[in-house]
Amino acid sequence: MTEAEVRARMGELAKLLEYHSRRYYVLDDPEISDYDYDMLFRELVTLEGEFPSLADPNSPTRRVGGEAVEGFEKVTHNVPLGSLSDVFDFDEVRAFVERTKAFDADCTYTVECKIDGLSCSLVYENGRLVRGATRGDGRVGENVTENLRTIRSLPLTIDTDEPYVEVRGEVYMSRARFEALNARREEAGESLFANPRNAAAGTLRQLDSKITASRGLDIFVFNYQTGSKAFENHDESLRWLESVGFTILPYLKTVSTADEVIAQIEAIGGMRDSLPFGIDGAVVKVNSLALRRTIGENTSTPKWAVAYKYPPEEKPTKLTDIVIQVGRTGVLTPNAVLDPVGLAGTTVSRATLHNLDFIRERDIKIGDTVIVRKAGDIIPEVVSVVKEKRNGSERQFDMPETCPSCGEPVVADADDEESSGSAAYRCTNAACPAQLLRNLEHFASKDAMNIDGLGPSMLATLNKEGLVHTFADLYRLAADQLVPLERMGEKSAQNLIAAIEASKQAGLARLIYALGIRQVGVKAAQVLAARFGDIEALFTADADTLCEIDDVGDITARYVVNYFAHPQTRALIDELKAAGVVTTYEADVAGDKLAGLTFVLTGTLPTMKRDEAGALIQRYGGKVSGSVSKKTSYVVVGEDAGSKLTKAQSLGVPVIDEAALLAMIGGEA
Ligand code: 0OX
Repeated sequence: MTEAEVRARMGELAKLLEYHSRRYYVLDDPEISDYDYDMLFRELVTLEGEFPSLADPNSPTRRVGGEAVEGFEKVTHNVPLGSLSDVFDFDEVRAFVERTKAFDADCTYTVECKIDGLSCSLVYENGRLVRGATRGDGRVGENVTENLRTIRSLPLTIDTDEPYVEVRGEVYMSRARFEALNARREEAGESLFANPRNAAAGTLRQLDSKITASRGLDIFVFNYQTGSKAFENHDESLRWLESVGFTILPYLKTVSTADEVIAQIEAIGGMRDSLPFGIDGAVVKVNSLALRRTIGENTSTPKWAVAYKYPPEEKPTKLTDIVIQVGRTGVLTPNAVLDPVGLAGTTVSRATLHNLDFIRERDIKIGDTVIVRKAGDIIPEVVSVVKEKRNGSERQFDMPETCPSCGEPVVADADDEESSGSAAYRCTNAACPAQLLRNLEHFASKDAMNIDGLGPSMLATLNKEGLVHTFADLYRLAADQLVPLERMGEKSAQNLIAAIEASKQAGLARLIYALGIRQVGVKAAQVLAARFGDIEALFTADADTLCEIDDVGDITARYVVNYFAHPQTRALIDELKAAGVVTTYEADVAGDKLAGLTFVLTGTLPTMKRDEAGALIQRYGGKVSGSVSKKTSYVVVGEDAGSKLTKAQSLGVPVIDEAALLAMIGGEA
């Protein structure tokens, strides 16, 4: 074949593969067999291998992901990505309609689903996808083109004569993909994603696009942002986007009156549970693009659109049992076992009942039909009992007198600080197997020694097999002991050993937190590490010295003294030291540019996780607080900032974005 012939065949194969991929993934109506598709795919892969210089970055072969990258390059959006102002009841929807009708009484509206995902911008030059970026803070996002290319329903080329088109859409993960992903993660002992949105966010920002490809993201486009076509209306522009191969928002309807707007919001709301993807509202937009320009924008939200937020989903289900979970410190927590019910994107079959007072106050009995919802759309909780459904077979629940894990007697602590002031039931057996496991889980967790791959199920296996009883046992594990275990191969065994080895360098602050001393959280551990510098100094610290430290109160001081007075602690620390675990503090101070300033972080920041931003602030001498007060110097806001932003505005506390924070430390980070 001549080069021209190769080029032509590659183009033909790309077209064919894209066509059949769309029939399969988008239209669910394949025309050729998987085998025939694979043959075409393989032919293209072979040609690209033989003629790498002719390989197209938009080739369908890129849909399976490519080389991993070290990080994402920043992209400044040509037009910032705004967000939507929220409304929570139909009166506010009517007010919006009235406000906009005042500009033009004939105004029409589109009502769309508000997909619970992440907004993205997609740039096509001469019909070819050249750049896809996350929203970030609206102004600057990240270049995630390689990851977006893996989305089967996103066309890599579009049929248009426009030199430049920017389209916006919402990347999401379907409920089915989300459930499957979490099931795989659970199997592998990895931490679970709390909801499909978090899973989509984590997947879109994956440095290895092969992982992104394997998880199956999806996209609905919602805006023709820039281009040379002069559409009159939003719905018309969406239809055009659909005609060139995009998947547009489903259940889009164009209506004229407030009543019709509300009816469509209700119709979408009624379908909410049965949709294959999560929605967190409905969006009402002025349809006429000319009228939108007249109506205008606020700083970051258009005045021509609002998002109606549905109230948290609540559903009835049967509470079939109440089981006890023994926590790290021996506290017994009752958990409701529920008939599985779909709620806000996940299947819920457990909910915490907190303590006995919670159960008694709500008069919850085993066998009751209860109403459940997700607090903050994440943690399942029992709201109330449907008493009318009782038939007399319901049973009262009582706390057990002995620990379900070790059989030792349970003691009731009045006004326990770990049980929100109500009575806690506690197993005081220091050797209780359940407590031991919870302690191991805590030791390995992300904020503690951060040992990847050592989740609850892996630890349970290691413990059951008699390999791990204490923290120090972890550092004695060898790969050949792991290989024979269930769901372990050579490679995963080696990875786990490497992760355990790496955790030796976690540093004193993480180690103190990992030990699981009562009342010592991440922050107190950090302060103790910085103040004492070496774990040995904690063995001799007295309560008075500890109390002098900010963030350490009497009770915490007492727990710390007791912990280090215990002979078992001495033995444990000696073993950890012998294994090579770092027990000294290396000050992680980069400067004092933020000294004397207190920051509050809220919302999703464009490039850093909140805890990373917090650590950065501390490295530059600043303080981080969880709540906004007059003493707050700055509130750093990201996407979807909530009440903290409102509070900052009402108190007149300066509000900055991540870029401004980075500028304050002079771009040294
Ligand atoms: C969604 C969605 C997001 C255009 C003006 C500001 C927001 N999550 O489904 N954004 C928008 O609109 C942009 N529409 C949507 N449907």
